[in-house]
Amino acid sequence: MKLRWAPGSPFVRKVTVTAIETGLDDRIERMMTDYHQPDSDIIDHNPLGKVPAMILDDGDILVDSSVICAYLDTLHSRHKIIPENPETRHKVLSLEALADGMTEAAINVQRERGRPAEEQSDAVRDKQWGKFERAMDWINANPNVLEGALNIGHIAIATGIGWVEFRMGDILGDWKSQWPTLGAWYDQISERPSFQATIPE
Ligand SMILES: N[C@@H](CCC(=O)N[C@@H](CS)C(=O)NCC(=O)O)C(=O)O
Repeated sequence: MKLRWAPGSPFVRKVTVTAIETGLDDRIERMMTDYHQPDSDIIDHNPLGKVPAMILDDGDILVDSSVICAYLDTLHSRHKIIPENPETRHKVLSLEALADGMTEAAINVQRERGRPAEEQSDAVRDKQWGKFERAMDWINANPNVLEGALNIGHIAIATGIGWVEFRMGDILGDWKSQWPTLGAWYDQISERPSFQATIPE
């Protein structure tokens, strides 16, 4: 299988961490993608023009990191990152959606900051950053969701925060003081080889 990827993308990192944790990384061929180019051929594989996208061996294409991670989780017999137990499964998938939404909100802030100064909107930036902060508040106040064996929600939270630290450290500041429980958990999960091997640069 082939992965359309770009360096620095938190959603690509989420897929790569999942691939490493599930023992599948060696089976994935990488196709570097410059999605910023107006004529980027990513649209041949994803009409939305986004990475990650995965081309399966039979030619089928999967778009969106959640779908790709769920697919990878069907291909191995190690610990499942999406629990099969229906009682925990929906909670983990909801945590993943929260984390992905939080990351997308931060990306929207960064996109807004990249616009010409006279076109930037404080209202847009504050609204999107508010989503990020409320999600961080919620996770920090509900640390039970961080417990237990590694799951896709954990991977999505940590790869999302990793990207915000990497690209938006000036806004994020001393976040581990603001969200100490989450900060301590993040330090721990970041020590896993899958995270160490994928630090954004
Ligand atoms: N929900 C998608 C989000 C993917 C996404 O936003 N990728 C960014 C890179 S981090 C992208 O390709 N952006 C290009 C664009 O939006 O045109 C996923 O989880 O894969």
